[in-house]
Amino acid sequence: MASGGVFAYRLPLMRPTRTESSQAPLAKQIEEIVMSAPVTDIHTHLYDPAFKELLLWGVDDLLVYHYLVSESFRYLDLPYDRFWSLSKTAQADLIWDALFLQHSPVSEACRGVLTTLHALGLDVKKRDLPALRRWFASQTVDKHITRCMELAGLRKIFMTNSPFDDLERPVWEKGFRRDDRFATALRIDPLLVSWPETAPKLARWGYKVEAGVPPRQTFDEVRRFLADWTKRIGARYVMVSLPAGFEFPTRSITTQLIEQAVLPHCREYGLPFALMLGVKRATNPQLQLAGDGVGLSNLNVLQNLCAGYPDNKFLTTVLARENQHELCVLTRKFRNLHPFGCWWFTNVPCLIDEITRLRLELLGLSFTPQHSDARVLDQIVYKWQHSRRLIAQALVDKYADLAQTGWQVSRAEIERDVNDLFGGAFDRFCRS
Ligand code: FIX
Ligand code: ZN
Repeated sequence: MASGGVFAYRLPLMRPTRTESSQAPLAKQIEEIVMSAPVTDIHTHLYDPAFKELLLWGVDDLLVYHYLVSESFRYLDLPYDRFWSLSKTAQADLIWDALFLQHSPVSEACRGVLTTLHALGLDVKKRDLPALRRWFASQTVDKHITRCMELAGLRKIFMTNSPFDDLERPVWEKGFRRDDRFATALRIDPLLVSWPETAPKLARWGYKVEAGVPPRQTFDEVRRFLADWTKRIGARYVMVSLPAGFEFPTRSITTQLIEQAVLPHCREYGLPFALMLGVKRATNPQLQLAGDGVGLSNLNVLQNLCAGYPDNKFLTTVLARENQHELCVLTRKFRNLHPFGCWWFTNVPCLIDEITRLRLELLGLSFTPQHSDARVLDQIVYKWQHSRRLIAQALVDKYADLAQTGWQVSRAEIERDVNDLFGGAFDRFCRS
């Protein structure tokens, strides 16, 4: 991908021996490496093209992204119901008008649409939505996947694969030829957060589970369910998003399911259990998918899991800014914990910058700084372009600090380090 041109790097406050010009080549080299290194995007909501319309792409899907829906309601005054009754095109028209024409699109999610369109070679300053639609209508999905992955510099995209999704499940059951650019992660939220509704589904699918006070057999059957789906989709990790306020261990069914089914399953198959902590689902239900919020998590949960289950591996991202420091400190204590990504409301430049520097300073290179969480294919372009710049900037400063001690890094060492951040450390953690 393109190197992104010159970008300013910060000089260290103290520079007794080096001058700006003597550091510039190192900064440029780091920038080049970070901007072009291939990345594994370890969490997205994108799909293998075999899932057809489940893979979202194009300008209308970019505009109706739930991040933009919630921002547009800062300005729109029509009733929520009326908005949801409109077609996707009509919703996109409203959002375009409110967020791009009536106000300047300075938010990160708005800027992202423009970064993406610009990178695709489209002229954003014309503000011509019908012309943008015509351009997308002339693209084919396969070529578009290749183009977006090239522009984002991705080598692999992890999907979020839920057997509980009524649109997704039949595609797996029928079978299809896999596109090897897409890897799988088994998503199990309903199993852990709404067992009373989920148990009857498992029973309908042939697993002998009981919803009430479950006997031993129920947990064995949940393990059989997890094993069937892990094998069917070739899952590389098991994943759940848990609400702010989640506690572990308790006497709840969720604790029992984690202890007696999920963790033994992950150990048996050597899979990490990925925890996304801190969402407040349906803070404003009228906003639908755009209505979720953030809350503080009790990270004793993570300590209890990591300490109590040393043979399990935990990938973790936390949604609250206030939880980021504690997550780093916990990671220093537990080798079976691997932090990843700047998730959702933390995926804004000022927080990516802060969180990435915090992690580098406390953890070195043993974490995965970013995932895209893209829901629309084209979003990988901006999410990675924006994050790469911030990661490059942080690394420039870190290597410059080292240079002040007389420590010099070779190009090969920088490439090794960046490769770790962009998927190498994740792969090692998954294999360990
Ligand atoms: O739970 C998740 O995986 C979240 O990332 C999503 O549900 C959320 O809606 C999102 O798109 C955040 O970026
Ligand atoms: Zn997600």
